[in-house]
Amino acid sequence: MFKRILIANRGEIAVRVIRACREMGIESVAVYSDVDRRALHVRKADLCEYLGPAQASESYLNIPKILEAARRSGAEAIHPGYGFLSENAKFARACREAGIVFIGPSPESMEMMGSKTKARQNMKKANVPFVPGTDTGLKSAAEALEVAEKIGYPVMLKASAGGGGKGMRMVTSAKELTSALETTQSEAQRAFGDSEVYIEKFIESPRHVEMQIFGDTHGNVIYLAERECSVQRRHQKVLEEAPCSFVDPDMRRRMGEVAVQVGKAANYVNAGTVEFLVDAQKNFYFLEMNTRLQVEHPVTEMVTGIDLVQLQLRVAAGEPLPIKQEDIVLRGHAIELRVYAEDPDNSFFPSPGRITRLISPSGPGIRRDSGMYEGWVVPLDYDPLLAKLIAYGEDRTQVINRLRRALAEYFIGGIKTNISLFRRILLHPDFQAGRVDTGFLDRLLKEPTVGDERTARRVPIVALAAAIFAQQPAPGAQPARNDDGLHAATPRTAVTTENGGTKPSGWKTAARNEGVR
Ligand code: MV4
Repeated sequence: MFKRILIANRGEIAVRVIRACREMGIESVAVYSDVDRRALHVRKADLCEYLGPAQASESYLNIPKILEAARRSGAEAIHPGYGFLSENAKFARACREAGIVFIGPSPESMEMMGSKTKARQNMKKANVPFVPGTDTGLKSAAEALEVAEKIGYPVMLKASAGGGGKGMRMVTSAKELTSALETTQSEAQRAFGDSEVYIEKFIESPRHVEMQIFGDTHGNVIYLAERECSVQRRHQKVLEEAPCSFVDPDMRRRMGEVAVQVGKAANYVNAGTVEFLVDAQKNFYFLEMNTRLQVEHPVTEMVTGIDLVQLQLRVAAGEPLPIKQEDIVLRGHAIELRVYAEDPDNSFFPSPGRITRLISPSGPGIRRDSGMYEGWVVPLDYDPLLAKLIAYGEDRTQVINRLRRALAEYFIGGIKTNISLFRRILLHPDFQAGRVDTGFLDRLLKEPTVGDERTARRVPIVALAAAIFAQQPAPGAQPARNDDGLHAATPRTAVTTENGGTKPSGWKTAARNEGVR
């Protein structure tokens, strides 16, 4: 096993990897930019190396600087986290050439999945079901028209170099197709330096379900569990869960076997995720593969009992997978909420600044993977993800109730966060019934919020009553808060607790539990 590894990332994921290292007796090296000198990952790591200015190209995306930091600190391997250089084949190759282990797949696997047309060609060979369409770039408008006619409108035009919702366009009729193709091609050229565009049939209101897979260097590939990731806004996931309530055991096995096929076709090593679109008839189609550990990996850890980051380190060190497919048993349910520093009442604008007060939930079934602490200043320069709140329980209902309880305990002062949005999601009848697709959150955000003067005047009384009914707090919803995040205390010596009882007001001292060294 490695003695020392470098983590080429920041925030909660860097902390997550540091924790795995600590448990395995591996020394961790954090890297940081100017605005991250006081970041939690720097405080928690055994060693740290300065990279440069805040701008990612000068720090977390700068390959020479990161390799130099690894050499200086004597790290044998680099964990890339997610985002930044995690899916950069050039970086993986540069690590290989520098004699440093890249904790992830080979650059060849990454390149295969980086091009959507290349991936579709290989998946076709491996008999993987994918959305009907072409597996090569469109050579002319005539070809696009011909294929669209065959598969039927609406269709999707997608950039080969795109992914994650970038570089795609829906087309509903033949008369729009020619100009849409030109626009998509020129946008792809500008965004990715590659104008290749292919065509797919448009799947109406799909679910986004993804399968976690794991490969080792001995040719083994297994699937773990699927995650339901349909609750998203502008291709940014907000809530994820495992397992997906729409997927039955037979569908899970078929999906898992397809995902393993994808992994084997790509000679895949380490943690990867195969994304599927699922239509209302439960047909599933390969969409793309993410060649990294994902933000939402904790929900899979909770229902499988497997520490995915520790497994990544073992596999990267050359160990065979310690588990076989038949050893994997799913138990219970898990949901993750992504806590972002953004204002849901103001178009989700970023809300950087100092965290003046932090009261974090804990208790049964609650896990928090966080990159923040009280007093820390959230910089504007990077992704606004602050923390992930994960609940685990016997079934989905218990998990929803645990999350509502935990949200009532959560207080983040000084900045705006999206915590209020989660209360709405968890109370929504469609969410509670498991009726989610990729349009769910947009629909919810168009619904009126209760208690708003403007909406009260605008909304018919019946709709308002229905909305009030849908948002009725459960027994135990949080009472009003005062400025420092403590429950508004009417009596001098006792505050009202969530369940209506009282407790001494001296609990203030226990508020800070984010372990900062
Ligand atoms: C689609 C689609 C419908 N039909 N492809 C968006 C992200 C990118 N990875 C693929 N995406 C989609 N591709 C066809 N043929 C709908 C989406 C889509 C979507 C997919 C996954 C998660 C959220 C989404 C939100 C809107 C659209």
